[in-house]
Amino acid sequence: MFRSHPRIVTAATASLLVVGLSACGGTTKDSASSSGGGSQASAAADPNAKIEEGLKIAYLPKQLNNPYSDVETSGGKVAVGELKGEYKLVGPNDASASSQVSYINTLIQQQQNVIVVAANDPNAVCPSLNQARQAGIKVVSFDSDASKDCRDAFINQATTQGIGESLTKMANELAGGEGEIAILSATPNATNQNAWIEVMKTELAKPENSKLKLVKTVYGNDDDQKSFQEAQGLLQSYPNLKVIVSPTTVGIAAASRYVSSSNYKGKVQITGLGLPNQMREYVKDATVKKFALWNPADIGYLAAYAGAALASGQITGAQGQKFTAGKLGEYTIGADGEIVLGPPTEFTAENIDQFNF
Ligand code: RAM
Repeated sequence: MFRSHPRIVTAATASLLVVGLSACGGTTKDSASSSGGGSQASAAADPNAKIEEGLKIAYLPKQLNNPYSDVETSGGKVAVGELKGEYKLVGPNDASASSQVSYINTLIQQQQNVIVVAANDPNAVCPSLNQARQAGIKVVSFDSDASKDCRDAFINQATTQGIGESLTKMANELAGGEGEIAILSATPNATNQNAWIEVMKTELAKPENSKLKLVKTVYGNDDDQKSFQEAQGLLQSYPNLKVIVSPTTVGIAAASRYVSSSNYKGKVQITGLGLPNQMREYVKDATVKKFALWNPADIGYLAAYAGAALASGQITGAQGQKFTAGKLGEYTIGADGEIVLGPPTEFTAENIDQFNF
């Protein structure tokens, strides 16, 4: 079956297009409407369109040296294989705001059909992602969203509201309803962590959480050493901390490692979002009672199917459109091009051995 390759535009043409867009108020036509994920595609979706074979689907996670990214992209690789596409994985070694731009530019040159990206900063990646889209490449954000003006769909691991509520609820339970808590986050620009922290702040303002005091938010930049030092620093500054909430797999593992061999073990609780395989030893040695996550492999898997459906014209990213994602079944696109994987799972000593990721 014939499949057209993305059209390559020169840097000069692309920048003219971007300037043209910002001249119209910095937004695309579709992103100004109530549905869709900021798709610039003018063609209508054809729900009966056949998924094309041979699609080039490239993954660009926040950073490569993060075990979470490895699990995510392993699911993507499986799905691309099922779709008979060509899988590619590229990415920076740090999660700083602008670290992904040069990779996107290379993926454009390579005429990928789909870029699946976890944005380190919602805006820093936008000009190059929009150049990719102008060249006919479909852009699916996953894990950490890009601005909705520069991607076609977003695979969210669970609802942002649900994750923020779950983090706050775990903190409240572990603090016994009162006391000082702190947050050890990823990078200061991360779309996903910042959105979850915003929900946490709203939740903390509610009467049931009024005796919890958020004393500080620190950033370990999803770097193991820095996260470890930030956890240490928090406990030096706030020795009465009841709970450290770390909404990042890198942060929660580093904080748990620090606390497990310090005098704070048993005095401060660690919770947040972690990989069961990284957290098992800290659950077994009683440093950690409870944390949450989803299966990251499923996010990567779902992103490939969404990308293939976009590239094949089956969907455009508009609200209400449906597509099938292999073993995960059917998904419906929500507002702003968001596709939600499912609810998070809570892990405790009772169930952690049932999970292997
Ligand atoms: C880290 C990353 C990732 C986030 C997980 C929970 O690995 O910051 O973006 O989704 O934690």
